[in-house]
Amino acid sequence: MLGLTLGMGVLLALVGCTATEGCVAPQDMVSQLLQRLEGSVNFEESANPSVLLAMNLAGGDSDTATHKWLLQEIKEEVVRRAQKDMTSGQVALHVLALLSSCQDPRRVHALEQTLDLIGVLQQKTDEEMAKLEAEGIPKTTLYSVGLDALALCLAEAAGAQGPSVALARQVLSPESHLSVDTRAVVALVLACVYNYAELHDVRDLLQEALWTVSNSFLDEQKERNGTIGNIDSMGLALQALEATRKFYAPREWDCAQAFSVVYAHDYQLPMAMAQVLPALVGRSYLDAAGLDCSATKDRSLLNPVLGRQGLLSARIQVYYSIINRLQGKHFNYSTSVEVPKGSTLLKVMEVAAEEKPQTFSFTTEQTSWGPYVTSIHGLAGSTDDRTYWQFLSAGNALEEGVGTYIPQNEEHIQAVFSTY
Ligand code: B12
Repeated sequence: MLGLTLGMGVLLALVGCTATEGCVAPQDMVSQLLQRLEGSVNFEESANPSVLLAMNLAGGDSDTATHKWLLQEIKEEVVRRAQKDMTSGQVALHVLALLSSCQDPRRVHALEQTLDLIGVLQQKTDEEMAKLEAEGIPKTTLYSVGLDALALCLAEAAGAQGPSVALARQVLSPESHLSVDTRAVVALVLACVYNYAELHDVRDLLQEALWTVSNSFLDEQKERNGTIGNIDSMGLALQALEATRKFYAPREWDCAQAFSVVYAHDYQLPMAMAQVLPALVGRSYLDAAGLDCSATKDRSLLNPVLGRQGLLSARIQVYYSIINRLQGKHFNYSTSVEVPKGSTLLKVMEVAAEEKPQTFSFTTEQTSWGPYVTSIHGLAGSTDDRTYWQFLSAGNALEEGVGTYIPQNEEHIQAVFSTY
């Protein structure tokens, strides 16, 4: 774990960055991250399409057992669940993973069935757009609508332009406050659709939105010494800056400054690695459909170094409150728990629930970013109402989930039932 960070520091000076070739991290670093990502794959859990997509974009060896397992699982998952149980964004990520694996998403064969995944995506994107047009908000999120349109565009299927125009208007609207992650995905899809748009008005709108997003990222990077958003939005932001060069030209991108922020971070979360890896090889999700399917690459992989190490005997005290001032019977409960130093917030919540189950019981759901807290004290977030349990420390929203955030001694964590 330490080795990777130190190695990255030493290799910092070696970053390749030219206007024609784009920015590319040193090969050793890419191999180490790739290997860590591959090592994170758990054959007991469902396959994560973002991981397969990243492995393909970063030039991982497609002959490994892990790669083959991921592809097969993804095909089976699609046939089993796409139509009924997947959100539009999840379908889109599966399409991108299949395209990057040289598979035709219009004909996915598995479990003795064949599915047109593009048809499914078109239908789910239409549902998102119907709600966006009627109510001003999509069925899920604008981030997912961005993924949907990106996957349709890369598959050269109909239906990407409508969502793109809506997304362009959103990024240009002074009222919308889209996160860096969402704006980055929007930039990627607009850069794709721009190539196909025939109407001048549409091209002008997309161009203006692309100029606005990319320049806002460049400005933020400059002001914050390389950082755009937070460490986990860097991956998508770098992909967007890589893919939109012509829209901010002649302005140049100091990619070495942005890459240095990434090099200094010790990536552990598979999703974070999966979003940053393409950018480190000078690629983005836009390249998912254009990979050379005849090429096979063989890279020797080192042993994965995973997980947090070291058993710490010291104990710390953490204050924990759960607050609902939004829905039904309001409540505000606080407690203080003792946990071993270095414990995650999830552990704090588990101890609180063990000590006072009537008050602090909670449920989680396993997601691509780890455990997502679905309910606390019997009160569940809902996609229909756009509610969720938000986590804060000293009034600031946490930038990590409960499965990875490590509270300090005497820290006060609040879980506040909120809307998004
Ligand atoms: C949309 C979104 C949300 C929405 C999700 C609701 C919805 N119906 O879509 C809302 C606003 C609720 C949300 C909440 C949070 N989020 Co959020 N979210 C995103 C975003 C922008 C897109 C995710 C997505 O739609 N992916 C596409 C779909 C198709 O894939 P999916 O696997 O089905 O996505 C699901 C999961 O990503 C899950 N999810 C969303 N956020 C988080 C955060 C954590 C920690 C977990 C475990 C799961 C999770 O909800 C998605 C929809 O079901 C990502 C950005 C990114 N770079 O990925 C951040 C992101 C994943 N979120 C993040 C964070 C920190 C949070 C919060 C912890 C914030 C807080 N302080 O409370 C909470 C989660 C608290 C909890 N209850 O456990 C971080 C995670 C970083 C990390 N190291 O873990 C990200 C990367 C943003 C960032 N750059 O900081 N989020």
